[in-house]
Amino acid sequence: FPEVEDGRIQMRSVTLSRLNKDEQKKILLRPVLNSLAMIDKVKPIVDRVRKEGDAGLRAMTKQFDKADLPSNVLLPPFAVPSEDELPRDVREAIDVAYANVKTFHVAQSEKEALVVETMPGVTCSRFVRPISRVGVYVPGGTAILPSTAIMLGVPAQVAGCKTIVLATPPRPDGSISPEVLYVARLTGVTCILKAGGAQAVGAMAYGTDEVPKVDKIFGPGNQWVTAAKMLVQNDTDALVAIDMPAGPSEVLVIADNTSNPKFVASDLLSQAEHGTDSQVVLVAISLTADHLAAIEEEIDIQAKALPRVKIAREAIKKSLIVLVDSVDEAIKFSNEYAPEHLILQMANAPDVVADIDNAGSVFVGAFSPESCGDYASGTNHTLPTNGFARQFSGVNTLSFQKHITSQFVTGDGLRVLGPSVVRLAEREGLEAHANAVRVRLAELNQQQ
Ligand code: HSO
Ligand code: ZN
Repeated sequence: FPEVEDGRIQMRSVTLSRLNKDEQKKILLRPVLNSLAMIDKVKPIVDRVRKEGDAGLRAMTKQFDKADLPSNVLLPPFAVPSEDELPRDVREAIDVAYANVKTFHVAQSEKEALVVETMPGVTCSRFVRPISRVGVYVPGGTAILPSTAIMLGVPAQVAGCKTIVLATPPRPDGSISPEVLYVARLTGVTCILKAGGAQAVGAMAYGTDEVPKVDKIFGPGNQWVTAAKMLVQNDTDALVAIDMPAGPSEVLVIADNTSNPKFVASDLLSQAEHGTDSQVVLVAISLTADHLAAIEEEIDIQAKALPRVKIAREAIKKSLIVLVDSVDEAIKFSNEYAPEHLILQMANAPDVVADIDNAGSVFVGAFSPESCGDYASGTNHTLPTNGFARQFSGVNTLSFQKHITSQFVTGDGLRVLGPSVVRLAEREGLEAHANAVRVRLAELNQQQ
């Protein structure tokens, strides 16, 4: 595809039905992340925190974040930010987001154990327990993201995790943003780790004298953070899980002639402004030439008015409009692409949801921009990217919990179940297994 290189901020267009199989496959691909090379780069950093502990962490925070801290750890009670630091309207907006995300995530928690009698006297159950110690990574960098602190802190709190470490890179003066501090207070974080990048991940994975070791690490981050998470996840010494594989953020908007060009453009751009590597796709169903031109015009106008126009321009330049002839074709393409965010700006949008097989989160109809889910509607914004929506769910309350199963077999239960277990154990040549049932059945027979 030739690059469009004039002053206009424009996406490239392809007609899906005119592409051959290989070309169709190619447009489903995301940029290749050279994760193995990155893992080699982060290893010395992670190893250093592991070996040198807090001293290593302090040295690297000075080197990478230019912050000279007496300690990287901040313990509660966290100061309430002053009105100057955190204006009341911002605080109230955080309160709205916190309340909605909490309501939706509380509703997800399983209150009662699942109890099933599979045979008379054989009762199986499954119950939920929190993951005891979790670490949530809140990126710093080009945009501060207190919304990410909400999206990870709330389910951790709702799930009942005992230790919640919130890691975020400090500013050069050693402080962290008042927004993140306020969210840490709301969500009952047990410890703020003022560190970023691979060193923060290393500290949480192995623990230091001051930083508690955690059992699972959550959160988005740059390639250093992502690679460090992958590294520690594979180290059996660390014994730590991660939330999901991460890649650049994505949106796929499906629009037909009923869509509002202003709305469509605004959604594409809210993804494009995240980063130059953002993946932005518009699937256009039988759009008239005028309608398509109106959308393209809006993209150009709205993009140029953005403070982050440079980032948006780069992302839009690499983005794609896929022209299709029917709703079915659009849905099929979207299901194959498996987008992180799917926005439906089309007739009967609520009905279309039933046909969605793969997506991180769906935004239904003209008045449901991605921004609502990014911040405050209640759904989580930590979602699978890179096509992983095929097999991963977004972060939810259960991501901070695990299930334990149990069985309770009575004497009568063992009489009916036991013979099958003995047969199977014999068949596997595991006599001790068979005996564990036989000795009990013998005992039961004697009692009779
Ligand atoms: N769209 C981002 C989340 C976010 N947006 C945070 C704004 N702040 C990834 O889902
Ligand atoms: Zn966003």
